[in-house]
Amino acid sequence: MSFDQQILEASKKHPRPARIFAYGTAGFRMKADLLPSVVFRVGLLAAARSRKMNGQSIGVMITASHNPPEDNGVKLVDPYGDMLEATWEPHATAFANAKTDEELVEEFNKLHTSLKINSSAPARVIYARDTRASGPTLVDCLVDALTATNTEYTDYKLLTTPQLHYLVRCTNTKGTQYEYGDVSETGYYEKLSTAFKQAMKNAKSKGTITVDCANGVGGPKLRELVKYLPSQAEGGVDIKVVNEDVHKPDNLNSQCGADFVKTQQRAPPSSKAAPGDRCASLDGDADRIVYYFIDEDSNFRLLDGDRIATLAAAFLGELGEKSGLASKLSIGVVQTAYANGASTKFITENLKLPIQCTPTGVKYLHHAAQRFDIGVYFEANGHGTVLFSPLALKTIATHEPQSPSQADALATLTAATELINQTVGDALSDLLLVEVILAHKAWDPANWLSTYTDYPNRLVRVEVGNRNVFKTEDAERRLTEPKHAQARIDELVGKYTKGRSFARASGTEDAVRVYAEAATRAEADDLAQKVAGIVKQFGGLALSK
Ligand code: G16
Repeated sequence: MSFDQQILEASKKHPRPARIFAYGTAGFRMKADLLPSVVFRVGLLAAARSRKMNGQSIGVMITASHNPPEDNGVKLVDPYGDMLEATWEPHATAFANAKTDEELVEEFNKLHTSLKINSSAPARVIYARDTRASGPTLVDCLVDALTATNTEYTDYKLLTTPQLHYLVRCTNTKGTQYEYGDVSETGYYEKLSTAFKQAMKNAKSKGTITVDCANGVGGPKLRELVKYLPSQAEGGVDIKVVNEDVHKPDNLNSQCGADFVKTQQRAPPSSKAAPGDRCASLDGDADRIVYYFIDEDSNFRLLDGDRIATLAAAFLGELGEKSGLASKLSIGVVQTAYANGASTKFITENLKLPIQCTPTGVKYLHHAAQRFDIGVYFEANGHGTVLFSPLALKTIATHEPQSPSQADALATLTAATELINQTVGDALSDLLLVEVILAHKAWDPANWLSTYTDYPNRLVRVEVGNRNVFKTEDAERRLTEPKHAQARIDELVGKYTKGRSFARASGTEDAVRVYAEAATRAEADDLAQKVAGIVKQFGGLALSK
């Protein structure tokens, strides 16, 4: 079957702006008004991908997550709920950049020929969007592509990104031995709440957790989830939802949310938290979470993705020991260059666990984590999860506990495998996991913070003439281009006690990110500013933010 004419006609409605597009860290992401042709073309690719995967459903999520309200983005979810297979990213880029409608049809047909995709096979897509004002228009562009390619589709409307990942996996595993959950948003809440209740059986939560939802889709979804959860008095947790205004689109991620808190290293100005209060912030599509609190001396204290990784790895290790499974399950941690050096040291020296460092982007961390029985992966910015291998799940499911205490630990470990989203980092699932762990340990955030001391650090966003001139190696820890830039950074870093710094082009924003660590806060700030200066010099005309 040929879709040439249908695609040509539909594509005319979505002219491509004069611009080069690239499928980046999290799909395509930019100012929303540049996206209609991109989303249309991603729809074509989703149809092809589904046909290639024997009609399994492919997910399309329309979101720009932590970016400002005027941005939007689109990313694809593969049949098992993980990110689009990396070898398909260049196809997405090629579709997006096809200069004319005819060229687009050519690319579409070329892909079908080279990958032997049967155009008559069924194609299925499920999609959702976050709360951005541009979402509905972009959905229309997507639907045009799905219609032009005779693709069956389901519109899940507003969802968090991880909810869509969950639904993709549920849809494709339904009726198989790998069934993941009921194919509905309700099924998601039920799965999480059932696991949460089980995991909280031998634990008691203290205080209230206040969750800043970045005025994004996480707000209404967390409110919904709370309806399924027991309160603290009922053996659960008290959750207070704040920054949940999705009706004023401009408020999204503005002065709140996980990215604000992590990069500014301060609480949202609207926060009314008292010293010691446990707080958390989600990002715009609820796939990231960071914790924080104000200490007795009124200092802001951040508990970011590194902290969640160490907390989860330690807890799962303890459960493995207590249930008699320690020798059968290997645990490993995956981080990126942004991980605070103190967390890396703590994981290696105290937890004695292996670590792997990957480039930024969940797709890299996720794959690396799959190599362990239990793979804990978190980016410092709060994006992450824990993966249990099929063998680990089988080992846990078939283990015979030798004592009541082994049975308790095994029950909690089993609940954790259900509570933790296996498809992608999920702020709501991670929130419940952290709450379970803190309750089991009877810890407040200060206890959690005291496990190790972060090295002072600073993250700077640098706007340059052309961020694409910055190329990296060694999991983004070193620049290979522009020539001589890395030598300048090395020279500078050598002057600081415990100095470490790197620069890399963002894959989601038009900027270069610079990270620096040093022995003191002042030195970390200074090093970051100086490396930012080098980046500006090598990156063309610049404005820094
Ligand atoms: C996305 C990716 C993350 C990445 C973040 C920032 O997060 O999913 O893996 O850490 O962008 O990436 P970059 O530094 O390349 O801009 P989100 O939450 O915005 O989807």
